[in-house]
Amino acid sequence: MEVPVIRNLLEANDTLARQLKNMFAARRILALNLISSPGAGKTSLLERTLTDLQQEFGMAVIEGDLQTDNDARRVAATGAQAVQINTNGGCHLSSSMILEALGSISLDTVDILFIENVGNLVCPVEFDCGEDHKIALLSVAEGDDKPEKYPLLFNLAAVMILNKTDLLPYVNFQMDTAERFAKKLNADLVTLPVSCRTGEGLANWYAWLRKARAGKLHG
Ligand SMILES: Nc1nc2c(ncn2[C@@H]2O[C@H](COP(=O)(O)OP(=O)(O)O)[C@@H](O)[C@H]2O)c(=O)[nH]1
Ligand SMILES: [Mg+2]
Repeated sequence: MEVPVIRNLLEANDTLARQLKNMFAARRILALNLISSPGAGKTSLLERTLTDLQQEFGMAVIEGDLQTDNDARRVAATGAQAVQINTNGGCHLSSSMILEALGSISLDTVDILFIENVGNLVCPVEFDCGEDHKIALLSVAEGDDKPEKYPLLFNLAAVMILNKTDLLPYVNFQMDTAERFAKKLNADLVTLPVSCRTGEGLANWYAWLRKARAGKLHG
């Protein structure tokens, strides 16, 4: 009895996600779903990106957390539109939550919509939120075997951001190992080592964003 219920839930989510995708396409909004374990640096990456690219793009953020509006407040401090969703224990965002949150965003000025998913490497991967791309973040403090242990995320993501490169001297993390596992799962995966603390590598992330957004305009 359990299996059909779960399947229906996923199907309903996928149907709504397709409608969101069509709406984002019609409005030429690039929608990105940021997925990582807690603390990998999703909000830090957003704070940097929203600050550094604010003259270039209209950007908005939907924040997903079990509790608190801490992250929405952090990103709103950059001047970007931000909406917080509290899942009250739920381990992922869903397309119905995104639809509801969009009611609080004026989309006419938005070029890029960031969705910061609830922190974990499992459940958020299963639930399409209508995004163009999933962005996987992995911090170097988490271990270079995570792509091998959590294959679905790295299989479906367009980009793997390897954050906290400033900590590389202090942790046993081999870039090559993480990248090799990830590339085995997904040959098209773009790997971007960055440090949100020092800013190292962020220019490559911004270049990727510009290209992805341009693709959305002309696609
Ligand atoms: N050393 C270092 N710390 C970072 C970096 N990026 C984020 N952090 C820290 O990691 C912690 C978690 O970051 P946060 O952005 O809240 O992660 P999130 O839970 O994925 O949104 C915070 O204390 C950040 O200051 C980085 O590049 N280097
Ligand atoms: Mg966060």
